[in-house]
Amino acid sequence: MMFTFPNPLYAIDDTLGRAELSFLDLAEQLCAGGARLIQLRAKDLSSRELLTLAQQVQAVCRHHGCLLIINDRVDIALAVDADGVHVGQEDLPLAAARKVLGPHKIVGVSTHDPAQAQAAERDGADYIGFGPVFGTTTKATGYSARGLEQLREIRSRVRLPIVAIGGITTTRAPATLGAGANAVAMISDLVLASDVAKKVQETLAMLQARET
Ligand code: 3NM
Repeated sequence: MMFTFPNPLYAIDDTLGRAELSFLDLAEQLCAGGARLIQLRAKDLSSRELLTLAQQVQAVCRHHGCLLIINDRVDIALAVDADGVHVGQEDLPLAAARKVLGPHKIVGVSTHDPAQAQAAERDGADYIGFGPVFGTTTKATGYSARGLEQLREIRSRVRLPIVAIGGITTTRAPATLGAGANAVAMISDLVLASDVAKKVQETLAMLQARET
């Protein structure tokens, strides 16, 4: 059965080095605001630290009925029985991630052009990320801003659910769904908000207003 995003916000748990905010608190606030899918993206931790954190975030997610996807680390996803993993073009290939996690877990892949998107679909991804849709300073992706036109192009070529990423803000989110994304992934616009839970709520409200 095809995977579907629980709601149109794909919330990423990455504190961007905000010293006063822990990954665990951030996960709690994302869930409290209504996020029902969280990707844990903690790039600078040791394996052991990441495992402990992932277990704690998993407990928060289960409490809120929220899916947990682990960025990049298939081993950690397996160890904490997360709902899935998200891999980039340089991470473990899709087939290997699938082999480790099995057919029932969610495997998502970052894509940046139509060829990568179609390859991900052919190779059995559950969803694709597509970006950077807008300019972003959060990650040096090596790709220029793709724009909403290219997002539409990807939409016309793949049937898989698409999560758009890169420079997406609450304000830009509705138009991004309008261009064919099923969900929007956001880091900085959520994480840098003074009240993260409220920001999540506002974003979901904007997106739901668009849907009706
Ligand atoms: N991946 P922000 S863009 C993690 O294009 C990531 O694949 C991207 O952060 C891609 O919402 C990106 O702060 C950063 O722009 C997204």
